[in-house]
Amino acid sequence: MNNQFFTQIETSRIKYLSCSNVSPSRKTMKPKILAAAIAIALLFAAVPGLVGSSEAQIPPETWRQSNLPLDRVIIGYRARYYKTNILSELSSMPDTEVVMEEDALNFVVVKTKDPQGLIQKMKGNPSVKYAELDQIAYAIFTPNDPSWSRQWGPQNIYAPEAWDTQKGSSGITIAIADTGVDYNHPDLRGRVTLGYDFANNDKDPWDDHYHGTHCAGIAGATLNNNIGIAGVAQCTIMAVKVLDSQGSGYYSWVASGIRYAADNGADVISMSLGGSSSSQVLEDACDYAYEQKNVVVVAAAGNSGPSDYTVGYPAKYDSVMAISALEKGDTIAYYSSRGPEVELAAPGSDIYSCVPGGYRSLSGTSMACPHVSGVAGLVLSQNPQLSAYQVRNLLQDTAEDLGAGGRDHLYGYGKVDANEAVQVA
Ligand SMILES: [Ca+2]
Ligand SMILES: [Ca+2]
Ligand SMILES: [Ca+2]
Ligand SMILES: [Ca+2]
Repeated sequence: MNNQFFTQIETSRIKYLSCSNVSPSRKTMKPKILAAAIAIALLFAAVPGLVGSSEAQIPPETWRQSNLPLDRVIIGYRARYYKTNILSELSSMPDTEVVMEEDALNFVVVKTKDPQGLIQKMKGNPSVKYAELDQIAYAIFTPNDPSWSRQWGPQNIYAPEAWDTQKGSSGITIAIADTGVDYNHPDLRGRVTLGYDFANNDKDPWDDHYHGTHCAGIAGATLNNNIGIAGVAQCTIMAVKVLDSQGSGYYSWVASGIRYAADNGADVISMSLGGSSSSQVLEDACDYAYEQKNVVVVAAAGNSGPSDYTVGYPAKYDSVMAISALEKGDTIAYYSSRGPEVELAAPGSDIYSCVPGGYRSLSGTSMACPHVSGVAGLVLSQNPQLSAYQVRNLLQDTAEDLGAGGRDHLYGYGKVDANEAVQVA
């Protein structure tokens, strides 16, 4: 099963699927290498030994799929003042259409028949801070055996002990930036505040996939309601849809989702998604949330293990906590990305959580990420005065060291410890 991402190669049409149907799909799947774009993707699992370095490599099979065409360019301008100049220059160009304007982060998104040509043209404009291809981010998880299994994540990170002190406050908001949330799920109903759907540009962030609902359940499914599972924190969940029904989305959607969450009261942003290439717009959005809006930003490290130096974006940015995935027994999951940027580890394999219409088990760093987001929510519920920077340091300081002594590339500072973190908060 699985592959990883990372490369300097654009794989578009990559298909995304569950382990259960990997074999048949493999035979028919042909990776398509598109022109000069940049890295992308990630998601599911990894073929052991697949990647030798962070250098561009083409996975033998790629099966992340997106229907999104790579026909959009993000143009960032240096200050609000320059936007008019940019728009007027664009209006004189044939075959270009402005499809999105993000004033808070100073960028516009332009649909064009010639993305590389437009990028080159705009880079010569002194008002332009950056011009880049609007890349695709993917949900990072591996659907696994559909048989139901027991939850082990909350127990493993000492959440039940933490709950004696703090179960989570509805005054603290954890934004799930993902495929949306099934806010009518019996284990989430009444706990979800509706954000926005950047994939469809509407106000209803309904989950037309299932990945986002799974992540929301891990962080915040209702405790003690006699149904389903127990989420880590009884905080408010904000549903922000930045990935489409296939589990993929443009970087511009992710960036706007981060900005939206930060501007609308999120205390924590949980991103179980990523891509293989860096992006100015994504980094700007994460920095905005963490540095300017005091939001704890947490992201899946990526499923590009077991090779080292495989942490993806946005996890790799300084403003974002990169989370690796554990198997039962606290060993690193083989698919989990590794590297110096890994900050904390949390349960990721065989995680049982909500999906629209029920529950199922999934695996991935996607599942590890919302465990940490939930613990951040518990810490802030216990002490709302803490800054995002303080929460981050507290989670690092209270983590349970695993593997090699001290911070390491597999577990970061160690396994997140909900009880210790709440006690210290
Ligand atoms: Ca919608
Ligand atoms: Ca429940
Ligand atoms: Ca980071
Ligand atoms: Ca260690």
